[in-house]
Amino acid sequence: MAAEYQMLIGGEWTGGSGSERLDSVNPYTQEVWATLPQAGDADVARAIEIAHDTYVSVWRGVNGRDRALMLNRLADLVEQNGPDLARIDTTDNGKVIRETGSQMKFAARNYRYFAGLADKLQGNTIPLDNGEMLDYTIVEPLGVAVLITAWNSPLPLLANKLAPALAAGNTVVIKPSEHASISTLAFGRLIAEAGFPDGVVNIVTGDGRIGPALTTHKRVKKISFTGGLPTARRILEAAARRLVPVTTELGGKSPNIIFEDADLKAAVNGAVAGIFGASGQTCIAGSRLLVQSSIYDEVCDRVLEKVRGIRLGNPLDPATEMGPVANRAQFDRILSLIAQAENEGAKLALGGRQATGPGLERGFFIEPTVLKDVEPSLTIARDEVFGPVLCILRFEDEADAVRIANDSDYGLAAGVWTNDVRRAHRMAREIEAGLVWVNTYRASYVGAPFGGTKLSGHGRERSWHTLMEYTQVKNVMLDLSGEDRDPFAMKL
Ligand code: TXE
Repeated sequence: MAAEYQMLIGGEWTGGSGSERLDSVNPYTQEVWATLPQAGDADVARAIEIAHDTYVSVWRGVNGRDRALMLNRLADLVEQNGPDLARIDTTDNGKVIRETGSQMKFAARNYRYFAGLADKLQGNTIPLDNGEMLDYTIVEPLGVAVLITAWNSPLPLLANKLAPALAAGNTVVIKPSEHASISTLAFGRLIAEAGFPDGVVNIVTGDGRIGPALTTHKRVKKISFTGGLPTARRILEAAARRLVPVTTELGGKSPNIIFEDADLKAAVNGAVAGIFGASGQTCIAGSRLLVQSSIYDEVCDRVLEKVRGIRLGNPLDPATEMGPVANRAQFDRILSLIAQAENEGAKLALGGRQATGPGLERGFFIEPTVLKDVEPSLTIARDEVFGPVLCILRFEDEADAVRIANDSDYGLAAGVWTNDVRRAHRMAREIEAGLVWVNTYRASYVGAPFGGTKLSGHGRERSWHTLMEYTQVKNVMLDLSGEDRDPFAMKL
């Protein structure tokens, strides 16, 4: 029997004004394990109005110290409930429990990090040329922020947005992906327990049909979105009507670059972590492995040996290394992109089909796939696959590596493997990406800014920089002189 979940609007759990419900499918069993409401436009409008009223009448008056206390309590609760929340995400999107378990620790750390900043949003005084004038700034919240997240990492993605939004004093309406909403709804139960007043955090559920209601409402002052490029374009178009600022955290086609002087054992491990961790369903996936010609064959052999050993299975089993992909649409899309790559001339070195075997009968399993001798012009080397598919490309020298790495519409992440410290810094400088890892990959810290350039999106998450995305600066200028001024000249 599928569990029935409700939305959180104004502190109340509700099924919304309509009767339509959506199924949440476990990608390991293909069974409907939970259902959620499809909100109507009226539900969305109500959630936004409540968030606005709460902002004006309650939340704006809560000081930074109290917001910090609540965020710290929320961090405690996410830590305490981490194992349960991890199991929910693993059941909902198929990510292995090893990954979702660590993701909950990351989410908790995010709330704690921003708790530390909530009471430090300070302006400054500005020394003017005119000593008879006083000038200072106030850092203010924006009001209602709409936070839209994707299915691949629901709670860490939410923490990237919610922690700074609340620390800065905004109220929010959250919309998780219809493919994996349940952990966000379970998390919603912790909001009241942490002490947040009703209406500060609201959660509406449903698919893209409610997008326009969420993104065009006049009370919305900020939108933060993680997801795919076509949806980002729709949101930006909608937000343009009211000039609402939008943070976009989108996909990538990140290069992971191995130079001949690298520690090859670590580099091969990093290559596998980059693309087969989380079944490749991460925006930072190192989906293009660039290997220097002189070590190309050796690295390919080592990667293939490691990938052959990846353990597929029940994502709830801590021994499993790769689970199913998250849903049928993902499954079909990944297989069709692999077929297209072969048609375009990529050499399939491993995998490429639905994975079969004991324990894999019912899930959306795809074999870990490696394509060799991939030309940078092929679709598979240009489009995001968002699955366990590694392309291995060849480069000659540093300039060639930079050229191939930057020959992409995306610019989210990159990895560089080298023992030459000067080369490491040169590469970090030359690569067009929001983050560059040297001799590591897929390592995270909430205090390090995260986000992309080019079609990977704009704006930053995590780190104190993110507070700027949820605040505005007000300038206040006072004339202390009491003197008569010339009304027809600018006062300096
Ligand atoms: O994302 P969507 P999908 C990429 C990845 C994947 C592709 C599609 O390549 O294959 O995107 O995934 C909501 N107004 N990434 O279809 O549709 C939607 O309900 C407002 C990269 O799941 O972009 C969900 O909550 N919102 C990414 C959210 O947008 C709308 C992670 C994302 O859904 C809307 C996931 C509308 N008009 C996928 N239409 C990453 N950066 O990591 C839909 N939504």
